[in-house]
Amino acid sequence: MSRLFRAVIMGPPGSGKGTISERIALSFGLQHLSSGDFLRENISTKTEAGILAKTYIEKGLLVPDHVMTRLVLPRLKELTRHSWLLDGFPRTLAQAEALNSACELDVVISLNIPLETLKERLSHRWIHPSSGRVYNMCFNPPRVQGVDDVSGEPLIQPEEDKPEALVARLRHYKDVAKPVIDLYKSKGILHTFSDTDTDRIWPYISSLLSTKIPVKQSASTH
Ligand code: G5P
Ligand code: MG
Repeated sequence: MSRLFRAVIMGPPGSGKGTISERIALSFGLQHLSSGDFLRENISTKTEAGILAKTYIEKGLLVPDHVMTRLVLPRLKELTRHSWLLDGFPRTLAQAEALNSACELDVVISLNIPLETLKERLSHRWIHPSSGRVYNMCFNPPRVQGVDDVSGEPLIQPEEDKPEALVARLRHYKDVAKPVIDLYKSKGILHTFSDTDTDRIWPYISSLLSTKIPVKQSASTH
């Protein structure tokens, strides 16, 4: 039996983790697990963790480590027979250490996108608050400007995406991520990709993974 493959993708808000994860899942058959999606599921079903997490996310803050590890690690343990790609976790050294004691990673992909590019992307993000539907005024705008396609209700710009909060959030990401990046660098599994454009980064990530993931496995499940 071929060995399971386990990867992490990290990067600041808006760096393209979700977009690239979908491409990896499609091309290499890895299961895409997103910490942001786990949180949104818990928020919409109003679990205890979800109710607590919402108060942090609304302020643009990181959810506490103990909440995140309790949410994410059990999901990984369930996946005993799948190769996976973890998107958005770990974000702090404490989370990286918790993950370290649960499993061994093969590859860590780090997206290094210029601050100006991130500001530009996120400042165009608008959401429909009650459903969580996300629009981007340049890439996937609503059919009618400022209005949710499904409900017809007004869209808002998240407080944490407004210019001042955004810059603070991106700086904070960098500070918190540094020891995590250093840890993976010291283990020799860190691969950093820098560009302003996801389409230019993707071929490099794809060719890296082609050398790491056995052909049989990448051609099999999704
Ligand atoms: P999330 O859900 O992990 P973020 O804020 O880290 O959220 P987000 O918004 O999901 O990150 P992303 O996945 O890195 O961004 O990027 P994406 O969605 O693929 O792309 C962003 C936008 O840019 C999209 O509109 C996309 O179409 C566009 N785009 C992509 N590529 C390009 C390109 O090449 N050019 C252009 N022009 N556009 C492009 O976490 C949400 C919150 O949950 C909490 C935190 O509070 C977090 O803020 N949280 C945690 N807290 C603590 N610990 C953890 N581990 C946590 N995980 C989540
Ligand atoms: Mg995402």
